[in-house]
Amino acid sequence: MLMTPVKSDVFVIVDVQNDFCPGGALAVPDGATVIPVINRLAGSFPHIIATQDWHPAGHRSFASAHPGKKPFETTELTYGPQILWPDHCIQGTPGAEFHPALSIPRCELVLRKGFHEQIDSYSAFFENDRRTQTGLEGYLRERGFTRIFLAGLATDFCVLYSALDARRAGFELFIIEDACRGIDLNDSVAAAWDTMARAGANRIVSNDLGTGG
Ligand code: VGL
Ligand code: ZN
Repeated sequence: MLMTPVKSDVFVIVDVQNDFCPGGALAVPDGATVIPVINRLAGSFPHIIATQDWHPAGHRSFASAHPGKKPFETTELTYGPQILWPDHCIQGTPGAEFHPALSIPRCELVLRKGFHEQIDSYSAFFENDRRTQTGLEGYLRERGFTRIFLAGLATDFCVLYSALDARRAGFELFIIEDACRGIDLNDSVAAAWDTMARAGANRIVSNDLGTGG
């Protein structure tokens, strides 16, 4: 289905950072393959924003902050279960920078998340306590956007949680499949696509936007 972006559409690019790409601290398999697709898509959207995972050193989502725990184990935090990650996307480090091949000069907002030391934030809208807001919903509304086109890393965490919150907030949502890659713990990528579909997210491919392959 060929679609043409209009002024009330926004392209939201999630966490295309060095630490989520091959060689990074929390590398998403094939993570960097989304970059040429995203760069091409960015050319056809009038409005672009990007998110950046941005943790202080010693963040509670890091296994290293929990003696005896290893990355990818789960623990209970005050707000519920939390997967523990390798140290990643630490503020001001090269791993937290956008991948150097990402080319989005017209990006209008970089939204940083995960900077509260005690709370992780997968979603671009709400942190993992499900109460602390990032401000993105208000920003998108004030700017008059009604449809969100979502892409980036990782399908099964930040893309998934952002997608669910976007739907809860009432935005129309399109997820660009070939511009996303996942971490995939126990089939979590397939589960994420199911959950997003049930939440009313539309799954499209980059060619649907007529960007020429
Ligand atoms: C992410 C795990 C931890 C993501 C961020 O961007 O999907 N996943 N922090
Ligand atoms: Zn993180």
